[in-house]
Amino acid sequence: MKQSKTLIPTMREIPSDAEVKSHQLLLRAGFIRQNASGVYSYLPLGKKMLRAIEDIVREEMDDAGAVELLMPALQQAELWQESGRWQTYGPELMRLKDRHSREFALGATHEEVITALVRDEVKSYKRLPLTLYQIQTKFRDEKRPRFGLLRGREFVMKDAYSFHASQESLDEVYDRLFQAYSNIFRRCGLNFRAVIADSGAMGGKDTHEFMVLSEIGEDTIAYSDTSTYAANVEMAPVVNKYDPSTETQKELEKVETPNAKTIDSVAAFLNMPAEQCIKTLVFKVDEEMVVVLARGDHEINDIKLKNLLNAGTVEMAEEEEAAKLFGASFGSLGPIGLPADVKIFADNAVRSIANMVCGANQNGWHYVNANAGRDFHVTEFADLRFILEGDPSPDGEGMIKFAKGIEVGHIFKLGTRYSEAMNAVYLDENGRTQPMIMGCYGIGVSRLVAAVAEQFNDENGFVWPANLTPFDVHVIPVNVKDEAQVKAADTIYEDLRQAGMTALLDDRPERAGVKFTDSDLIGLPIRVTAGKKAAEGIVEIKVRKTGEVVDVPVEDVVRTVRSLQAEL
Ligand code: 9G3
Repeated sequence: MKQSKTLIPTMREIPSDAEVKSHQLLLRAGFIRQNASGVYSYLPLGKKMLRAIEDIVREEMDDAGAVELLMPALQQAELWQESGRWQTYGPELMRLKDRHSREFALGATHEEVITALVRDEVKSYKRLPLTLYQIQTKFRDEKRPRFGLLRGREFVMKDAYSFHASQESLDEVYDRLFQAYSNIFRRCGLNFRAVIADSGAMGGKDTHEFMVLSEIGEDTIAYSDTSTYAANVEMAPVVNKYDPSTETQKELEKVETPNAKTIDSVAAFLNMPAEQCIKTLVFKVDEEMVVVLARGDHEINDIKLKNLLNAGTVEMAEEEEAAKLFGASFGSLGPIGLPADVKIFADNAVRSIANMVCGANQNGWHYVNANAGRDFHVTEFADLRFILEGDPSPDGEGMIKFAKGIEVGHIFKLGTRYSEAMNAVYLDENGRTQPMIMGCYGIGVSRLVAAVAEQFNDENGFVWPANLTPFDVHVIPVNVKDEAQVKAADTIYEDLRQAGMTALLDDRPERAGVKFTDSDLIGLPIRVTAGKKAAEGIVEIKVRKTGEVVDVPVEDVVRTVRSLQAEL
């Protein structure tokens, strides 16, 4: 491609509203331009990156036995009414009416569409398993689009759906796609972890998120410092291994604690460690008020509480609601003397605390020497707290550390959540009607462009890896008025094309400084410069990543580029 004939509008200044490096560089190097908040155009270089990533995804999905199709972005409301999701999704699901006032959703995901398609076309167990995928634009009206392509309102996703006659068959395809995902992210050169993730609102048990480690990631991963264990911090179980207290139980005593409302102020006032004070929290679990106890230095994980109680909704109670139950405000609440019908759950850590400090349900008063069982009843002890750095890894190997991550993939075992709701059934080998068992598997393709951009750059711009770049080589005649330089560049451009490589030719009538600054910004892995020595048939080859420079005769360029690529 000749730069005088394409569109690569580079910028010198850093756009003020771009907060992260990848977003700044994708704008400055002319890869993308914003149309509206969270809505982007992919300019020629951006489109080439998108296609390069799609090609990797397609190759691995096809190798894993998935078959590509393409579904519509316009989805009839009736399908979402069948699955019950028309009502459950709010403003994030973009909706519109057609000219006949029929309602549609702009596709945020395609469980409904694919289930309806397979329901109508597949009837026998002989046709299963079937794994279908697409690479297609999705629409989600995010409240806060940010970081450029990392969180957009219109984005490119690869979404796959698998249909099975047995759990074993689903497990097999899930594991094969798990491997395909690992191949994809490794080929993108990304430092990623497959983390155990909470299945959230999606049905099914098993689910894994694929996280690229990055300090700008929005998710927190809890991972072991010596094994491959990694989990979403909301999901990571905490090993129930606490040293029981050796203290003998002392006499319960009520003490005045004026103005001490937080764990730290109560602990300081009573000269007790925070680990010996307990927090008494009140949650509304499906409208029922429930008390949850945690050790002073721990935080209750509401997702674990929700899963333990198999609840629909779990939220912190308001202070005045709690006051009605306790007769005191937050900071003075405790488990002693509550009505017998109030359920009291406690995190496992609480079980091994003797003579603990807790609120006395009287403003400005606390109890010391409180002991579970003697002074108050615990309905159930469970793993209810967030895991912390330093906790033992749940797989028994090593210690937990935290890292921020960018979610680039998410795979789910859905079970029959959609096939039952939409009557996607098949006849099994005994002629009985059964609901299909499903899995679904997503990759954020446009998000991957940003994740790769985030990983491969330096102070001068992008530094694309050899296997993931808009073009293999940047060919630059320094002075387009110099016949020898132009001739050398054109010859090299053609030689590279003949050799099956892609090249970007900077044939613009710009000063050398502008050309080299733009070339560093665009970040192609190898640059061939035809400068003063072109008159002697010599050009300079430079490796973007290392800065390594070598002068070679024009006829040696293709061979030299190949050997340099092999080292990248
Ligand atoms: C919606 C909107 C946003 C959504 C969804 C639906 C996330 C929704 C979860 C999934 C699950 C998998 C197939 C590919 C892999 C992920 N955000 N999810 O269902 F209507 Cl507005 O998308 N779907």
